[in-house]
Amino acid sequence: MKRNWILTVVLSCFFFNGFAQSAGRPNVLIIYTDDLGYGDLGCNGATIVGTPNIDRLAQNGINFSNAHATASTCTPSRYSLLSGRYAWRKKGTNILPGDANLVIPTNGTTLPKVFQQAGYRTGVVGKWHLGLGNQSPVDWNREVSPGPREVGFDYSFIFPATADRVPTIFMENQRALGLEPEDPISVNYQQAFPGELTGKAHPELLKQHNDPRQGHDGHIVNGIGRIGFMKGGKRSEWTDEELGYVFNNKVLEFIDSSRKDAKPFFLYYAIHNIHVPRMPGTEFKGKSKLGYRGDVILEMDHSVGVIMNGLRERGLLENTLVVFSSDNGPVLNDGYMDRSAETAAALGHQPGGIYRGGKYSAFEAGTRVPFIVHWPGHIRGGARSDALVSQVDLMASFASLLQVKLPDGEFTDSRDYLSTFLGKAKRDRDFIVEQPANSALCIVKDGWKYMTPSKGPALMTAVNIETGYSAQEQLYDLKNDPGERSNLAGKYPQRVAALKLLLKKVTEAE
Ligand code: NG6
Ligand code: CA
Repeated sequence: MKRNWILTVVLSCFFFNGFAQSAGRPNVLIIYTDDLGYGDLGCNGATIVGTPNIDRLAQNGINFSNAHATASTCTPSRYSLLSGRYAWRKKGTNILPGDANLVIPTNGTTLPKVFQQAGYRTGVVGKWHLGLGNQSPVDWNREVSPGPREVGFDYSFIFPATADRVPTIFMENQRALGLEPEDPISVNYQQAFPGELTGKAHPELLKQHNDPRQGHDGHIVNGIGRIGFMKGGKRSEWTDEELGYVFNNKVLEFIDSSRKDAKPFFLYYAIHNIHVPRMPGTEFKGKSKLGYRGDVILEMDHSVGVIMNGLRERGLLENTLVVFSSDNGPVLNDGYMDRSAETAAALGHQPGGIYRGGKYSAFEAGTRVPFIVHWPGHIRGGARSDALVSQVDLMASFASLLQVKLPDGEFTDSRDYLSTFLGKAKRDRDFIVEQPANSALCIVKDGWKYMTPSKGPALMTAVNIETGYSAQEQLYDLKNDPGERSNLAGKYPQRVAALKLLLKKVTEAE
């Protein structure tokens, strides 16, 4: 009897693994960093800070030079990655406050739901920033839903928004971690709670000072002022230096529990680095030459190493497809005096590489982000691809890999570019739309980029980023002028007209 039982287990493990592999069902891990620029990685030309673990992914995988987030800020890019839809189609999907409600519709297909349909266990660890709940104000003292679960994640360990805004808490499966009922959480984005010490009133309590031009002078946690105000939940609040460590461990725990379930996993690891406030783990403080921004790049690269080693030790490296990317382009001073801008200028570090602009902007550095795909045995190592690809297509492309059929009649922007993502083809996406912070859309097709005229400053002075905003129409020849220096709109009115028409069609589609 016992022998029969053992035989059944052995056989079913064999069939399960065999099935998983033969049907093309690898584990899938998306490592999604925050505000990392194209030029911040060694494999993309950076020399001042080393990123050996990410460079190794590129050496053994395929490194894309023309891959795009859909937007140059966080919330809309994440919205697109997870829902397969452009965020500008839906109101209220720009950078969200920490007390916003969930913006991803729960009744449509999402990237994690594609995996659930294929029998995967799904999880999200890290930064969320897509809103939670459907009631305002959010009650942080009970389970908050809808949230990651309703979007398609079986497991979640997140912080709600960004590291620089309240509530500064971890949430596991949509509940504040370690919350004591006697110390309930309240959050307010308008005014401080009586008795709460704020960065504005008490700069002497801060260990990292905010840039007074950019706020971040509300609630203080761990010696750092944040956007917004908060009361209570002391035990649930994080220590910034531990974020990387905690998230890495939660990732490994998730992988282990999925193996216990004998299911392949899909994990979206939304690393909080290298967003502000940059407060690296102790081991990384002062380790780079680029101030705290360089230190958190080292820490982020270390996290990638921890996870890849974790996969290797568990014998999962071969059967795990890893995608590494970022939600938007780089920024140096994004609200705190952490010497990022000064050190980068002194040493000539170009976080956006050869591309103009950065986070928030319509210029290329806003959305052209690092993008590496790693799948040993399936992708030729050290390959590069200049194909135009977009994160919005991961949903349809993974659906294609898993042979999951997206529902007929459901509108999405996601298309199947699996063969391009796996380096089997270099087929460009037909076109991409780029969304800067002011949502004056740009469209790129066949190497030509059209930028819609818009109001707004050409330079965001506080963050020192060129926006690309202009009252004039702009047209750039990205193949010959990747730095977007000469506006050719006057010279090629027909190209302008054609791209405008295409943009109109895309925005009107539903
Ligand atoms: C901006 C914040 C910035 C950062 C960003 C969100 C100010 C002045 N600046 O509004 O510090 O938090 O929002 O970054 O408040 S993102 O990567 O999540 O989009
Ligand atoms: Ca971001």
